Amino acid sequence: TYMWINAKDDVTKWFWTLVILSVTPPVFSNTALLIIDVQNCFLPGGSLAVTNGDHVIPVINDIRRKYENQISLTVLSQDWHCQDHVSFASQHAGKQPLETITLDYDRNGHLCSNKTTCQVEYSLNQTLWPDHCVINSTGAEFGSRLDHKTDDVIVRKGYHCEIDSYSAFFDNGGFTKTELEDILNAHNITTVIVTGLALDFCVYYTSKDAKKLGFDVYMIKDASRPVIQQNVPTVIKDLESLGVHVIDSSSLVNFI
Ligand code: VGL
Ligand code: ZN
Repeated sequence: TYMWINAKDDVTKWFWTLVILSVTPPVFSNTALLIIDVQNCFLPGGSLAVTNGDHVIPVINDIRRKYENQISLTVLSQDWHCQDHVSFASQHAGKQPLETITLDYDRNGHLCSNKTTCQVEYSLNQTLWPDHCVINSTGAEFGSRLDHKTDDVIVRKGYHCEIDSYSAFFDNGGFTKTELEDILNAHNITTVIVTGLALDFCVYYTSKDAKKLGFDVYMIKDASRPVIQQNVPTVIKDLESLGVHVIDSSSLVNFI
């Protein structure tokens, strides 16, 4: 009987342990909110203004407020360019913004300025832009209506003068990485919610890289706007084919 009582106690103990575990909500959230490039240069009046770019701000602020208990980390990315950045049309004689050029890089990821002396290893298409988000300029500052808190993390990108960086994880050639992946891993983040500007460039490439790195990714359509409206269906189709959840902020309640 002694043995039996012991066995019964064990069963009782495990029963109650399971009951307690199943009714206890998880204390730690594994979700991060990524707010991509909500900066003056992309807002109305900015040098690379995205149509209705400012409309994303109340949507993002609402997500923060509504899901403050589920979101354990908020990261703001900041496009942060040298004043003579290679993506600026002003640096290429006779070129206009939105024209595309080819940039050649050697095997170390250095820009080939002289093709006869440089061993070209990578050729990248580069869309040219008006000068924007120059380091320490007001254009590079976050939109003043965007809520932010002292413990938000800021990740800067695009400060290598010879290569552009749409993704907040890697530059466009995959030569350098930002601290973003390490920060997310250090916080045990498994799910990221991607918002901000612009849907067809930095939000698109950041979502793609996040998925490639193994995160569960939610791209919030109404918390983003494109530079070029016609790009939207292709971008959404591509993200969905990669397994990114493309949803409206009103559906977040069903997922996190
Ligand atoms: C972006 C173009 C150039 C963006 C940044 O934030 O989407 N687009 N630089
Ligand atoms: Zn840029």
